[in-house]
Amino acid sequence: MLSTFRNRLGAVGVLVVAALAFAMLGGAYALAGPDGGADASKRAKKKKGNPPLSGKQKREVRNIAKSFQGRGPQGPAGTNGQDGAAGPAGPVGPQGPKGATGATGEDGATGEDGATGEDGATGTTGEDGATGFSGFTATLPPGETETGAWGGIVDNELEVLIDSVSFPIPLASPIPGANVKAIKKGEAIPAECDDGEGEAASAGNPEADPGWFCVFQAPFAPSPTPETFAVANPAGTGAGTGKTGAKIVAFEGLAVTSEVFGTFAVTACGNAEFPCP
Ligand SMILES: [Ca+2]
Ligand SMILES: [Ca+2]
Repeated sequence: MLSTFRNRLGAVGVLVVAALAFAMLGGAYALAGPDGGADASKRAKKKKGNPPLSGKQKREVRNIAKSFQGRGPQGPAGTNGQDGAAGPAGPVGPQGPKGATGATGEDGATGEDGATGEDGATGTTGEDGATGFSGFTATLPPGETETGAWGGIVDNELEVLIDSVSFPIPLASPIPGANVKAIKKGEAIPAECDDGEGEAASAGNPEADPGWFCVFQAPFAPSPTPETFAVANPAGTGAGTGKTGAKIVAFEGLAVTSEVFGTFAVTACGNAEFPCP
């Protein structure tokens, strides 16, 4: 029976119970003496039985009991508790070191053209340009040609036609008789009266080389062909032209009254590019 009691209380329990019993018995004896409580101290002096526990003894008993606390067999491991609440976020860590430079990427595709921008502000006025050539020219420039017409009625008694032409632009100097060509109708055009390019020279397209005056009789069928066809200076100084025009003379052989007419061309000369003949 004692073993059963020990198993239930354990070794500590037994010691505690023993200590308590010891204390109670001593105390009871002191209280239940034959002469009452008043004589307890006297009897205690006479008897040498178990005295009551002093305060010190009581504390020792308690200490003994405490010293055996927690020394029972280890109990089974408890179940894991629930996870605690997440703690507050920690502070931001320091910036890491700069990484190595990466390889250069491929060129991207060409973008679309952007919209046309607004017109810019008006620029400042530029400087005046050099003075240009005047539209007016005092004399016909070398290499330039001017043309005109002549004509009239011949009388069969006088048998002569005298007409004159004016040059719209005067020549720098008269053209001598040696550089005049008077071309009767039907005659071949001399080289001096054909520029050699484009439309062929004729009464309808009079031409002249630089320094030459060429007069063409129109190929009009009723017109007589003069025996003499010449050009004179209207200033009265002989064959050739003047600076401002020429006199056309056709005579002899003009036995009928008829009209005689044609065209002329004159080209100026006098520089390195168009030297005079
Ligand atoms: Ca020619
Ligand atoms: Ca021509």
